[in-house]
Amino acid sequence: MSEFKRYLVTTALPYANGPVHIGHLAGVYIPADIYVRYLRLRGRDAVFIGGSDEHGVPITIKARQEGISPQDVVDRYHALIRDSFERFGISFDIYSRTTSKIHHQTASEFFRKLYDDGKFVEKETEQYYDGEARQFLADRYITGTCPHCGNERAYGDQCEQCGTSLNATDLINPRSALSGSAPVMKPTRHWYLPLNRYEPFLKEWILEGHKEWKANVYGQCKSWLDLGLQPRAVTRDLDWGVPVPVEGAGGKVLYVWFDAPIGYISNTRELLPDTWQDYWKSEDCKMVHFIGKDNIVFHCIIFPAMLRAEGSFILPENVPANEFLNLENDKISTSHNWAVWLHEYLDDFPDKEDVLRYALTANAPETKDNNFTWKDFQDRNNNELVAIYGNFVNRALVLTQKYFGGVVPEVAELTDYDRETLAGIAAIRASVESSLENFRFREGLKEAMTLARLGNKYLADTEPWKLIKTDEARVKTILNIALQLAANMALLSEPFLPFSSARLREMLLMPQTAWDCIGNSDLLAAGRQLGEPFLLFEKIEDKAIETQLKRLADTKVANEKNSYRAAAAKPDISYDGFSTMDIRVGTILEASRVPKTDKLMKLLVDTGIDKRTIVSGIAAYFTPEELPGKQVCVLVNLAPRRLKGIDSQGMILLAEDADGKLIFVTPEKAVTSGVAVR
Ligand code: B3M
Ligand code: ZN
Repeated sequence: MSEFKRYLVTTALPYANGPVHIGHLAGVYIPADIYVRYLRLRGRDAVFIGGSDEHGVPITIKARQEGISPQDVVDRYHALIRDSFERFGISFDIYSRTTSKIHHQTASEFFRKLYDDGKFVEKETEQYYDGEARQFLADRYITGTCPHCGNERAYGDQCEQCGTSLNATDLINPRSALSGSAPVMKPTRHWYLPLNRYEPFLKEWILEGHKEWKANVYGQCKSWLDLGLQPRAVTRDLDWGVPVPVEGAGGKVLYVWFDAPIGYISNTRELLPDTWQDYWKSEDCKMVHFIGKDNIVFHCIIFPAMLRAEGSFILPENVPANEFLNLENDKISTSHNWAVWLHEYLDDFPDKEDVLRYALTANAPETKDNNFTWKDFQDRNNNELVAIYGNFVNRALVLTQKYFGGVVPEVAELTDYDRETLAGIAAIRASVESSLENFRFREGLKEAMTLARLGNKYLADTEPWKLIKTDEARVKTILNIALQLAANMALLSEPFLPFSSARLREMLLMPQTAWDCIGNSDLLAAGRQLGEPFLLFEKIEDKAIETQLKRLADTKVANEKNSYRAAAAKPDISYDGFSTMDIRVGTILEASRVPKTDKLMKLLVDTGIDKRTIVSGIAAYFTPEELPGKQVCVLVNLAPRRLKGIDSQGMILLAEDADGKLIFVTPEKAVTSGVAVR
């Protein structure tokens, strides 16, 4: 029996700057909902917390793009996200938001306590400043090339491609997301959480105390801790967020990743004003954070360090983060509209919430990135939900309707096979419980489906439709058992497929029943009237899938056009501004891949001035063998940078073709190395 009296289950707070998509569902919200539904069915005290993350730079960027206020942006998307979760059956106890008053109060109090307890380090540092927009740039306002994997669209705080947490100064060729110009460094004061002081504690708590965490989570934490932790700024020069509650800190707000996890606390306070501390401050409460892999460092390292520093809160017992879901073999991208949006799915596939829950659970990226295809979605529905689960239930109910007027028949006598079949239910339940207690939801769903397979096999083996002419008593027993299997399936499937579970109970005229009754062979008493049978699942026709694939194809074409369309022209510069750049034609002499990165290439380039090493994010597009001899344009007076331990002196100029492939900018004919480009 668990030593925990209650459960606190949180889910990553989605940024309220766009709708939720299938990647969010598969990564975070469906597994969390399965887990909480299961806990509730077992009679455990579980609180399920959700909400929108409404601060942070992506929201202010979206507001700028649309010429509206950040509040307008979050009001729109908070409502859309909240409503689509509700329609999809994500059964939060509360879905709140971080612009709420109680959140601002909670986050301010939390910061202030650490400040008063001297837990922060105050530092003046140089920060990127956009001279044109006349404001300091938060990390998310700075984009550039990730020094670890060469991702050209990395942000100043994190590279979403390889998950590495970054400082803006790590970025190659940083640009301001506000004006597109190259930012300059200016002094500013901020408060830092000295994560390094919590390193011994975190090493003990995670590496010794939580060896049971999923390998992908434990591994990322270990590599973080092995690398050593640095102090991390918890405030920003921004006007959108929770104001820093310190005299003289005007114009500064809490860093979004400081305030957002505190949103779990404030949303719980909002839900349970009098008893929220029975969860957040009681050791007999099991806290589980459901997140995607790009949030592991914030939920396993930074937020626990914050909670430890504050001193009165519990820490998460588990953080079963999932990996990423791709769509038709491409990375899901909000900005490129490459996604299946939840609200659009619900409009396009009415009453098919469980089909998507099923497909996304069966294919969940639990241990590695996985891929969603509309073909697989159709196959899962037609070949599994319709052909196995739906078919079994339909036969049991229709045959009972046909032979016995829809009344649960009496059991005459049980054969060994009958007993063996009924005994199989308890074994399946035990296996599903073990999977769900250990956050293996794919496995749990597969196990639950074996009950429907068992039912199908039982009917195929006993063939009541043949016996009805000769042995009615036997047919009554067979259909009674088939109906008990169906009733057990309604309960066992509820965490995964709540909508069809409710519909099946409706057909069986069966009330909500405790999980612990699963395995009973008398869930439906003989003589009980059943409801009218109807199809639990319908076939999905090719036409519906073709419509979705056409929509994605149109998106791809639109993206190609967009990538062709010149990016918005940057503000004018003077000739003098241009002439400060020294661009030469260079010749690549040698090329080799940078170890442990999949995008970086180390080049030896003859610039006509000298022969120098330059690191370039082109390894995904060229092989080392094909590069020597190529003539390229080189910005030779770019300040040197150290990338993955290599001093890179200069930058190779590159362009992106319609497929997003990087290509060189080269002279139309061979010239001597060192020829100036002007
Ligand atoms: N708002 C969403 C993300 O990184 C981020 C999660 C916050 S959870 C406290 O996908
Ligand atoms: Zn990266």
